[in-house]
Amino acid sequence: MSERLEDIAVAMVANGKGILAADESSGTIKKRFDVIGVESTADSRRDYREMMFRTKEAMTKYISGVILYDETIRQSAADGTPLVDLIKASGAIPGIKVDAGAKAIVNFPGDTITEGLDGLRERMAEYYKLGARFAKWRAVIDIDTGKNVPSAYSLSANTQALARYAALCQEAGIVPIVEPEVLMDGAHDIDTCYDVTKATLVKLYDELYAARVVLEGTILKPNMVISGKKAARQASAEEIAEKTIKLFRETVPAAVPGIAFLSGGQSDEEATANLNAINAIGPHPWKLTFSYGRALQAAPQKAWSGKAENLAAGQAAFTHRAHMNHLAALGQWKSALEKAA
Ligand code: 5MM
Repeated sequence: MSERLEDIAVAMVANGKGILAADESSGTIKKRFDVIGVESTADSRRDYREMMFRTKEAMTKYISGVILYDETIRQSAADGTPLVDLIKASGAIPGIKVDAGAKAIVNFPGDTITEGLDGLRERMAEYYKLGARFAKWRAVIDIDTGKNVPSAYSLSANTQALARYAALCQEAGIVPIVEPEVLMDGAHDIDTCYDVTKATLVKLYDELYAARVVLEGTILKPNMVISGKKAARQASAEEIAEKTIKLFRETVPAAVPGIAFLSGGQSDEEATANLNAINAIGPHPWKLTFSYGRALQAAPQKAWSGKAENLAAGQAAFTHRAHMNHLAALGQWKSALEKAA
């Protein structure tokens, strides 16, 4: 495979393929395992991820890349094969989460800043040797309009960190996924999400230009423009699609090869239906696909539930969700396919 940043980025958003976000840090994967009653140990985390990476149909036909956590990129399957090699053997690209998480910003209650820039140049070089060809950094932007959250200071600090991270990635021959996640946790309406996401993306591309990041060698991982989870009125898939595309046309340069959405707490089917609606109103200047964590993994996690005898059920559930999102990335998904399955 070509090692050019531009070619890697294009491969990450290849037609009908998307990214599996399997980069839960130890704390997050423990929370997910608690729900299915599985103890989180290095071996159980390995077994679970190995199950997904060995799912042939999903990995070869629908998944372009996998975002790994530091522990996982160093782990081997039960038979000793490095997990990175399993991913590569399926034709997918290994990636790595390099941020160190979001921490409270002093003097700005409710705002967070994502940390992890210290020593990043050296860590990038190591991750490259371990096989990573793309990376991910997530900034977390909450909305609480009554409390002036997010502040302009938070947007500025977070987007500058994303740009510094992106430049370091490219120096190391690694494609940066830039992920500014505007959370959907509040009671805000879809237009507030639009405004906050717009302010975030305008600032983000300012900073990426200022840092001389080559946009052709980047992927954007944003939230959709969507109603807050607790909002009284929940926008339809068509409204989400229309407002998301309007916003991206205003803010995301056409030089960016692809946009791979996070699911952010949407249900599996909502995340698929909304991606499908977005692709149904094309053509668009960029590929629009998925980089889902929860919306790809909730079903396989439940089906597997930590039992070796459920391996095939877990893989079937993963294949189904990956297939549905593959169709959505092409604008060809129909809800009847969910029911049929
Ligand atoms: C897989 O979850 C990632 C976050 O893990 P930590 O919070 O433990 O660091 C997360 O960054 C994920 O890649 C994206 O938010 C997309 O995941 P969702 O579940 O929103 O699709």
